[in-house]
Amino acid sequence: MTATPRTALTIAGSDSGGGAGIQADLRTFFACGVHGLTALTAVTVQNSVGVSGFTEIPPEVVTAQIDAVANDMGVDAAKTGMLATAEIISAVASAVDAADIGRNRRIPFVVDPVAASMHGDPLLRAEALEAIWTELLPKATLVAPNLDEVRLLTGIDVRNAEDSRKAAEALLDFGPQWVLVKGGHLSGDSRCVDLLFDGTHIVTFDGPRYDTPHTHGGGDTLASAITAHLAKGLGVPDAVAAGKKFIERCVAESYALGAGVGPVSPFWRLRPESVQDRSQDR
Ligand code: PXL
Repeated sequence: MTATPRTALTIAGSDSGGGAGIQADLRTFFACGVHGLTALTAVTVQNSVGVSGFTEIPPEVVTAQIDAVANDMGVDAAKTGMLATAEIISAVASAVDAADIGRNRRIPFVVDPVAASMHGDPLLRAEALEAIWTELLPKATLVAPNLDEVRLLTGIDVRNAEDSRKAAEALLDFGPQWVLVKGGHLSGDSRCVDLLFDGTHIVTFDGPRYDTPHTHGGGDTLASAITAHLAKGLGVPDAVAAGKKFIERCVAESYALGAGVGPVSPFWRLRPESVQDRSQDR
């Protein structure tokens, strides 16, 4: 027997291509040294060129997964990804309350407000936006939208640092404790600048922008790396700094897979000789 690691719970959808969703979350948790727990919300059918459809898990089964792991194993931090429907969002909101997860609760809660894949395929039913605003954001320790999600949630089209600050303020009005406005989707910027704000403290995270098309699962990987570091006891600014460092390396070492967009990768955490180069196969 060995020491029991901290645990992190992801409440998210499955990506059959293994690059985003619950698969990205689990491999990130592993790479960051925490035991991953899962509550599956939906099964997507997708590959590197897009999402062709999804099926939701019944809301009561989502609730039961959260209750089962929280009551027995204990959760040190939790995150959400794809939630698909208003009914699942309501179920998650009640289940996290019951498990003492959320802002002003014992267990930190990261909300990644996933609305669409990077190909623009919807992962959230349009009528579910209201539930994100009213039921989920007020419970978040941290909400971490990309710029497309910022536009959807606030109507603000972020083009510069001033817009990011305004968007962060607009998002705080929905009730989360912290907001991380991620600058990764700001095309034309040679840096990747994220803004963290809680209404009082502003922290900017300025990192390199890597020239790669293979960024599938980037948002999920950042949110789960932050969640893993919260599980290990870091405060929000330190957990975001650690998550940003982690995702930068995962983007720098992303790879091609399939005909479309390949995944960001945490394989750099393994010994180089344990990962074989598939291009040598044929
Ligand atoms: O990256 C957002 C995301 C989250 N969850 C699932 C996804 C995607 C993007 O494709 O498929 C299941």
